[in-house]
Amino acid sequence: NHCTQLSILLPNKLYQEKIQFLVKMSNLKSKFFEVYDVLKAELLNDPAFDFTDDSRQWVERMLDYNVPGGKCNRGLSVIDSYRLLKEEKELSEDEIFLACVIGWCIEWLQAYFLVLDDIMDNSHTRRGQPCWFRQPKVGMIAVNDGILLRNHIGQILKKHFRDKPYYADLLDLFNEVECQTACGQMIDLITTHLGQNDLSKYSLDDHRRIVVYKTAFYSFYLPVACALLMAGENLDDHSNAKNILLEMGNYFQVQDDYLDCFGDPEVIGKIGTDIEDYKCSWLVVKAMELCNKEQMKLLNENYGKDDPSCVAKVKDLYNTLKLQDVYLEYERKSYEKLNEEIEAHPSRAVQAVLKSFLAKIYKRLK
Ligand code: GPP
Ligand code: MG
Ligand code: MG
Ligand code: MG
Repeated sequence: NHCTQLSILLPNKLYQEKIQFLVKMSNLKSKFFEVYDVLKAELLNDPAFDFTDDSRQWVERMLDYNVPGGKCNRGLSVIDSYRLLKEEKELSEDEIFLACVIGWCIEWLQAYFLVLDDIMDNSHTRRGQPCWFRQPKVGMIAVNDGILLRNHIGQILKKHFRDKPYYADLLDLFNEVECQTACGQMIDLITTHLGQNDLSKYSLDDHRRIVVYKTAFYSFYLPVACALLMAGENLDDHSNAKNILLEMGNYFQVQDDYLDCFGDPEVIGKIGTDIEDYKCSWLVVKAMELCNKEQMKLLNENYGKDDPSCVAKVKDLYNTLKLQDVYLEYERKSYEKLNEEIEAHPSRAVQAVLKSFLAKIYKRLK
């Protein structure tokens, strides 16, 4: 269906190229998923742990439930970025495998964060299914599962990268990024106390600090930084690319905040909780910039309440303030600015990496 649509839209040569690209991507994706099975089997047969049948089954079910079900953008970006950094030189099977392994480590990190984030945010669904801690017989065992997921990363990296010259840098990078994300999560959570006291204390600066730490480092900087390490680069030489990636991450989390309220739960796979949770969301900050005294009163009375009628009133106000249009304008401007910054970057290869990343998220609906 996708192909017939394309053949109507594109001239023959472009159509051929697009098809070749799609085939390449889907090969890459199936390759990527083969590597998941390898990594899972290695973990489940780890001789350092005396698995019983029950414990092996638990871990397998926990992994299958939490690791592979997302868009895998972060994981796939490692391979994509590495290929672009190598300037289209054909990659060896071994290089592709290793890039996939690192990609999965980022997906494992993401699974660990999401399992715990859903508990903290009191969420209901994720990736189109109940959050892991909501499964019967799971509950707070999910906290320990999160710790297991995190520790699998160390096991995977040790097995496949111990002999690489960049092994220490890779471990440092994962540790540093985890710490940044946990700090971001902390300010995401404690800022709600500030808001409960006085909603008008939320500012765009607060929002930016939260989202750069809780999302941008692990979702944007980490995949590219991993690819740079694999390509033998020194991360200290890439602060320019890092800043652009953090900016992209900020834009991505604004999209996440927007979709939390205006996205289709069927498409995004999760039901928003930001209004109920008193979150310092981009939407509430923008709403306060635009609303009059009376609307501010309504916001104060209804924001942060776990009551569907209060949530509906907040959403009505967002509509009255035309926040959807404000968002579209923000999206357009961010895209333009990011493109300018990317084009000013001195390296063609790095430009290609950044552009490919931006193309994946521009105007996303999920
Ligand atoms: C996303 O925020 C942030 C994370 C997933 C980081 C969690 C970090 C930990 C250390 C647990 P979000 O709550 O807006 O994401 P979502 O909308 O997907 O729930
Ligand atoms: Mg959260
Ligand atoms: Mg959440
Ligand atoms: Mg969110």
